Amino acid sequence: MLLYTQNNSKFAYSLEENEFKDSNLDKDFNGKNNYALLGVPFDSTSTYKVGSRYGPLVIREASHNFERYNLTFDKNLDLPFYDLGDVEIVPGNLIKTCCNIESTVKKLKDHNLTPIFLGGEHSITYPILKAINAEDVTVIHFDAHMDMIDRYMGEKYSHATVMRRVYDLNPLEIIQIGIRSCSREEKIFVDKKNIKYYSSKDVYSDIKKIIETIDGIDSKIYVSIDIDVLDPSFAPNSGNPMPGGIDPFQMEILISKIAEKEILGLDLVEVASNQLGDVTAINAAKIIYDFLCLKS
Ligand SMILES: [Mn+2]
Repeated sequence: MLLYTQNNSKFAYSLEENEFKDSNLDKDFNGKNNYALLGVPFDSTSTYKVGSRYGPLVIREASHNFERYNLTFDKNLDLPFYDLGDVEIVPGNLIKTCCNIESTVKKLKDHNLTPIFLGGEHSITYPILKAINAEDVTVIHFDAHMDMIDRYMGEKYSHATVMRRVYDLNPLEIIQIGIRSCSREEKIFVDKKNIKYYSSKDVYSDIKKIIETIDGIDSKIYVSIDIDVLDPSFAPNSGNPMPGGIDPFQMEILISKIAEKEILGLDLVEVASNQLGDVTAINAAKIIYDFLCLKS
């Protein structure tokens, strides 16, 4: 922080530019990967509520609501990370936007920086994982929806088909958590392909079983969080709100287990609000804030 100022257009506790330049963050820092945060203000394939283009803005604004000290985990947010701003998107053109995201992630990889992305709609997960090279990665996917349909109204690339495109990248495993909506074809597909999914009811009735599954992962992990995994009472302004979701305490428990593992990247998508102090954005910012504290 420079001269006791803060920059609300960046995520809270991000290094300032001068600190970033002095920190060797673009080198392998203490032999560990460091984190870079980026926004993707893109929502052109949204099927219901638009507005996730404002997600990065409202999540960053909401992040300034939290103390550096995280009482829940008894940790300070001391992790050196830098909010690089937003990826240049091409409104209405998912393919060009995906190319920009893919090139950005490849550059971050060259600098040993682990990406944390703020969506934007869910389709942005595909180019991130394409750039990371998903083949030896377990993908943990929090969502109300499976997003496993092959085509949405004939479209191969859409926020509604994103996990099917991720499946095409041949990751080690996909584990879905919080699911409570899909088509019959998607259900048949995940059963046939042995894709593990836990419904939001499973989270309420047997969270221990899910924790055991996370504990048992011995590969690197990529985490994709659609904010609609939370119940609409906690996240009303998501792209496709679906009743019967998990609550922020359950999310805290699950994210704390996941943060014990080696994380190759994380995205949090589908926050569709254009209001300051929005509860969906606050809950989204809290998940990112918890993760950064846990990794501190
Ligand atoms: Mn969803």
